[in-house]
Amino acid sequence: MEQQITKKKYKGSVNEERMIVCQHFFNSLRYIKELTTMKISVFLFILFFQTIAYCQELAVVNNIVGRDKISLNGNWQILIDPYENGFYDYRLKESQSGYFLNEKPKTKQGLIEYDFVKSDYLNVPGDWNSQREKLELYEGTVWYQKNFDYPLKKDKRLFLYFGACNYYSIVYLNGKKLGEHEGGFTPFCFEVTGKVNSKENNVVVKVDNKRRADGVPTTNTDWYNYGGITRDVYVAETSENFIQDYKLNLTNGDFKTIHISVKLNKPESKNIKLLIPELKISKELAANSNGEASLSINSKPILWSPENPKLYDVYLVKDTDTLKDRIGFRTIETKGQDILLNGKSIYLKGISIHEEIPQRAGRANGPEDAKLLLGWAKELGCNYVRLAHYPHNEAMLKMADEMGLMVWSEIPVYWTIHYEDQNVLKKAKDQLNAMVTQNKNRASIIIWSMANETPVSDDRNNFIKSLCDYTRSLDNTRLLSAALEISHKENDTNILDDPLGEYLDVLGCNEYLGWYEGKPEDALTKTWKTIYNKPMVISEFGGGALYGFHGEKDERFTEEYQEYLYVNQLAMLDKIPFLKGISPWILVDFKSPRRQLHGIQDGWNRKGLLSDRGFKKKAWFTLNKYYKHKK
Ligand code: GCB
Repeated sequence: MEQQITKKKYKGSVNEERMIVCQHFFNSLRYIKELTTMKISVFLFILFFQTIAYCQELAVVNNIVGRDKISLNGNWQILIDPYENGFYDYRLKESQSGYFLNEKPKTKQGLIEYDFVKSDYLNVPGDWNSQREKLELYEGTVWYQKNFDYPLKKDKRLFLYFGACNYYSIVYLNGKKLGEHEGGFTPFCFEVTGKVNSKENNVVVKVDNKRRADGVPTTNTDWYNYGGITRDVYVAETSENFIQDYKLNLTNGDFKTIHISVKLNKPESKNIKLLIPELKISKELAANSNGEASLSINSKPILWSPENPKLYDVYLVKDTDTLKDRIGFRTIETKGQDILLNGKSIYLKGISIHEEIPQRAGRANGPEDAKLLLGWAKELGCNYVRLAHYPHNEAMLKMADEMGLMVWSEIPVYWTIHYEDQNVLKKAKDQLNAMVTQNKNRASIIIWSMANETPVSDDRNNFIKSLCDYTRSLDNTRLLSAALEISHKENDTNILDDPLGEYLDVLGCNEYLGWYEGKPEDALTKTWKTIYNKPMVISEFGGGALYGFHGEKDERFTEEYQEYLYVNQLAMLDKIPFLKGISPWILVDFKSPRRQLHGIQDGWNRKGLLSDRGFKKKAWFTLNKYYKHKK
């Protein structure tokens, strides 16, 4: 029984499962003293490594979308499994004959108590909550199943790729486990070379969106816990050794040199061709024996900016693979309390956005949704968006590149995750790595954000400092920030002195004066100070309003209250000399189970400038007018 409970308890994490396997292994070693011949130990070691071998998830591959691939989007058969019957046997041990086998009875007498074919289906990509009423508030396991054929080619490697599944996924191909992935907003893939047949492949995914105390995020958030395969699924194809990662960028102060670095999947000294036709660049990069190549090229690209979001077609050619991207070139830096884009001081006229389409009340994904959300931001007069509170789908970033919107991109280190736990730190780093690898060629992203509203403590400071160091090691061409809080006040002065300020380039600050604290007009006498010689952005302010609910400006949840709050806030913010941008909370009303006020909230956070149907509230026009005149 003890063993079963332990197994159940540790079910959540691949690393922890490995540790358990280790413990069992070493325990059993102790009991077989009398048998400890060299041969037996070697045999057991081999067994042990075979046990953990399935867990090998490939490091993130950059630009999967740009590879030869087939899409597995569309309808997937599903089984809803709140008791995880398809995974555990009745002794709560991992079952050997679970739903992942996708078995059919072999005779009329055969007993198989599930059938994907006869069950319901869901569209992928998409959350399950918005597709089936009975799944609206479901938190648990859903099994997804799909068949596919694949035109196999000689000497090609294959990868099964998921844009994102929320939150914990276990993937099986043709009845065998490929591996597991934790994290609801980041891509992952498994190598399936040699495991795919030309006909009738069967892929099964167990997706579990139960909230976990040791997850990133943890159990408590102010957004909806949409479950499912929420982003695209592909089988992608590469040659034997392929370009796994690449980056093209300028460096601050130099607009005439394009730096490029490329990393192959395996060590190999080989030439890689770079083509940027519009800049007349055609160069060979020589990879060293580690499979890494870099080059600096004299060239004077037109700089990417919100006014002119110039992008160039870029091609990288290795063997038979040609990888295409569209890349913009710009610099971003801070100087004292200024933010400089392409060497010139800018003010970030922003808005915060959740990855949710209000009319569908579901997760946003793909170019059409991105166009709608970012199109609204442009209409509002923004040059910048805060993509809260987790990495958004790739289409959002590509659309921001095209439309000319600067981006703050963040991981869900939100409120009170377990800062003291090194495993949680590892999970946050994995998400950072995936976010940065996937999006580091997007000119639009100017800020990587480490966290949102985290309580000051030594554990939290060390945790986020470690994230900062790690991010800089992955990409040192962007600014780091985090949405901090005012923890220190003197009379009518807010003092931003969070110890994290030391490690960040830009001080993010969330404040809700006039909503969670004081009255809107209190903003008029408020002053601000910081102990850091760094720029600040107000990463959130705002208040709720139900669209169409009108009254006096001092009545909560009326459009007039929200409008009045914005008018007072903007007057205050204009007087802060080190303020270099804002991203008020939020573009559109969004679903949140925390918001229960009947007749007003009904499960929606009402701080949107647009309603849950996309209608403009009065405060929209206040901010729109402000942005029109703001320099
Ligand atoms: C915040 C959080 C955000 C919430 C918002 C609110 O400070 O960062 O996730 O949704 O406040 O509406 O309370």
